[in-house]
Amino acid sequence: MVNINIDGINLQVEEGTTIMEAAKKIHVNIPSLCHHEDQSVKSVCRICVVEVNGQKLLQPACSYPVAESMSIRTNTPRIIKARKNILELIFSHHPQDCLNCDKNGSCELQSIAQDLNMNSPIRYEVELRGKAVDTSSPSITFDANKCILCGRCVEVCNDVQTVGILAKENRGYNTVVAPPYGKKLQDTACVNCGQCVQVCPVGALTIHDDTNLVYKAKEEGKVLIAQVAPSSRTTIAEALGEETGTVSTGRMITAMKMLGFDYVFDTDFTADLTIMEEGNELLNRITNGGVLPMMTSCCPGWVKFCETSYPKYTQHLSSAKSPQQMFGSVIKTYFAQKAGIDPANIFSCSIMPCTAKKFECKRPEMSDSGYQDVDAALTVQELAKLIKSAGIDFSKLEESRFDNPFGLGSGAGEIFAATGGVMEAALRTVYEVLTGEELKQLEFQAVRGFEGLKEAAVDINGTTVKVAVVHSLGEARKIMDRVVDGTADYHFIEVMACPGGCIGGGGNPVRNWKKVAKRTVNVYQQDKDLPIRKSHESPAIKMIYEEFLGEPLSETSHHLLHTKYAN
Ligand code: HC1
Ligand code: SF4
Ligand code: SF4
Repeated sequence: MVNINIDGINLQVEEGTTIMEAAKKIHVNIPSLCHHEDQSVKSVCRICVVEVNGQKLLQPACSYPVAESMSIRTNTPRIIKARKNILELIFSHHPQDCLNCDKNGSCELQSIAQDLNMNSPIRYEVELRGKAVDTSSPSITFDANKCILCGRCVEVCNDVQTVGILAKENRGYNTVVAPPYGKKLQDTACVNCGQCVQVCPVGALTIHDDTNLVYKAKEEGKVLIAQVAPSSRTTIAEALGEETGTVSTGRMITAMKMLGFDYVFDTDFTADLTIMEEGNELLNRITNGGVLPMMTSCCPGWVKFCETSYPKYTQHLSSAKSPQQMFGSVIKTYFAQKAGIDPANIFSCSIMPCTAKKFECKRPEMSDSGYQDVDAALTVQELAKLIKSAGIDFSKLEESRFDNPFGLGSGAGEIFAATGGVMEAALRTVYEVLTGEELKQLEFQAVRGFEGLKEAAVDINGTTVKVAVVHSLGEARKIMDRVVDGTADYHFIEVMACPGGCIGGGGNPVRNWKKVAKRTVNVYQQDKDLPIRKSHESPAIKMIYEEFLGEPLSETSHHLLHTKYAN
């Protein structure tokens, strides 16, 4: 431990602690634009400068380690002046259109400028980069003019996801962050995961906004049908300013009804349906010598990663569509018939934690109902915008229930939201269907938690079924390299592109690991609280097989619920 003094307060901290971390212990938040608590120290923006032992040269608090008897000042006039000067230099290169910027109100640059009382005109000439805004991607909008070169997106795209789309180009004043060879995002191997949006402190990388499609559908008199993803009910309240992890299923449904949705269904239902189809596909592959290991296919970020980085291995992907897409085809066929609605007059919309779902619903093969199965995938952030625009005070709403017949999912469907959840849900069903015995211990702890690679071996009727779970595409790459060299000795692998699974998705409120952990606790709690916790026991599942599909992997199932991949 070392003894130091910050702004007149004596404290003891561990050797090697940075000044920024030490200051937090006495409740001083030193501002920074490049620092992110889950990322490496970059020390590029220099807004965090502080005075050390009265020296003239100011030091960056994010990277400068404390030492015995160090005396630190974090708020002298000289420091404030230096920080304001840095901000003025950033402003001279940054559009001043806060009022119609997507990040207005949640922009870290705006917030630091307010805190530093930047209330006089800047002294430098404004010279913008003059880049066209890239709106080519269905998921992400990239405005390079607003980029402040912090490098957070570059780190997440290269080091965490290993997709390598974003990089710094050129030098000095001409430095920009850009996809390779001057390409637009849509023309790259970007997987649409939105993790870059999650870490961007300003309005440079934002979610492609589809809220206008909801208004348009209403104007056209369409029947508005929504499905809500497992994790969205655990993050919408947070997106509207409530505490992280607040579950608000009932209030969310009420708000959606007030917004004009005619039906609000639960994607947990088709998560259960995915388990029925995917579980049976796995059994088929194991008993009939099919391609193993089979890999989950419900994450469109992962599917595109597999298609672009491991194109020869797409036969490992389960042919089952994602729950979002299964719901899309069920709504415009089975439900439309049952409710007597012309499918052409349905606007089918999903509320997802995910930016890649926007890409997925536009894939040309996702139209087995005869129409685009899901017309729009809105993120939790966009639903929050719709709720705010309508002036709805979310905190005061009464609770409502999902609509029937797709209003009741199982706990197994609910835990799809967290890394390991799809695998646990599948094991619950596969075990009982194969053995005919009741599973005593429903929780598979080995596949829970945030380890990069989780493994389990489950004895089912004398066969040891070996499974693995990975989250983030960096981990997916490691396990795929083992699939390629033949050392991945598993029957089934779950892959989710986002760190932590969908609960850490790119369309959710901005995350860090602490928040993802808090949300995850409540995901598992919801499973515990539900009366039905296994997909095959859900009454809605029994009904759809009886009335419409026949049995898992039937011809109708194959037509509506399964797909093919590129390559
Ligand atoms: Fe997900 Fe899924 S779990 S992919 O993370 O399989 O988005 O929540 O809706 O489709 O069910 C996302 C979440 C979601 C699908 C399901
Ligand atoms: Fe990289 Fe994902 Fe952002 Fe695409 S969406 S640029 S893959 S981080
Ligand atoms: Fe979307 Fe979930 Fe995949 Fe992330 S992990 S890209 S949120 S489906």
